[in-house]
Amino acid sequence: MDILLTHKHNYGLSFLKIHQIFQICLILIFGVMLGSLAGAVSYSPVAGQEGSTAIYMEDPAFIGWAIGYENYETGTDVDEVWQTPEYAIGKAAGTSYDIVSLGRGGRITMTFDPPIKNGEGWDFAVFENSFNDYNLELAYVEVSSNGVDFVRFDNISLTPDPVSGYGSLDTILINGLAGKYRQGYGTPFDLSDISEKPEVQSAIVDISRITHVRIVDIIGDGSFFDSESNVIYDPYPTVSSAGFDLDAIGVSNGAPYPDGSITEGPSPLPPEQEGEAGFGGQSGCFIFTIF
Ligand SMILES: [Ca+2]
Ligand SMILES: [Ca+2]
Ligand SMILES: [Ca+2]
Repeated sequence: MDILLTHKHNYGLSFLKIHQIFQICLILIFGVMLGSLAGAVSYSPVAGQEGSTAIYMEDPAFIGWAIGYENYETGTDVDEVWQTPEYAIGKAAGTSYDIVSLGRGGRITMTFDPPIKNGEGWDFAVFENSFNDYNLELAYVEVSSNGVDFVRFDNISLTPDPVSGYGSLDTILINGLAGKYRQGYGTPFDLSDISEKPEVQSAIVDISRITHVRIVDIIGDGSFFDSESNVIYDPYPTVSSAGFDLDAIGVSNGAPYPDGSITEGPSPLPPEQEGEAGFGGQSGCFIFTIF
């Protein structure tokens, strides 16, 4: 009887141990999965997808637009027909042609009156004229409250390889740069994101009254860098209307980010050449993970 009981007891313990080990394994696997997700880096996806920060030009959050421009400095490879800064004043058109082309390495400063305020959420959005979600021309964004001293938004670009003129970028690898979204959809910027910058802390730049927004074209040949010293690649070389093409800059003075459910406007075209550098198989479910 004793022996039988002991056997039963031992068998019970063994079963319990196996069950516990199985439970611990499950918890460990789940924990590792959660840890991986927490460490994943994936920035806002293309317009219309869940989690996208793209702001449609008809969004009621827009209460104003740029009223003028200063210091339009054209870069190279831009035809005269694209050098009309007035096209960047006022409401976004969401077309390929109602734009000013900066040329390769060019820049322009747009002005605002009344000034842009730093409200809750994004405060202004920059519109480019990309005809799809992938062939994106990027630019740095800088703000000023006196037209002289500017602060640049931190930015990141994790595109791993050079991209040809008709090549593609993956939006989820880009953050803090204008030109992330197709025409008709603005890239939003939140002035709170620069609140710790020295020029803001010392009140040289007042983020409660931004009067100037400067757009600086990035040449995507490997000679420009993000805030973390990564090379920024974008389609290169392009000609005729090279560089960033500015449609408009809209003001909200603070608005919540969209939930990605806004899908009005033109549907994106598929990438011209799947397999171009910078596109590869990375679109869609690709998640770049940093541990
Ligand atoms: Ca804000
Ligand atoms: Ca261009
Ligand atoms: Ca325009």
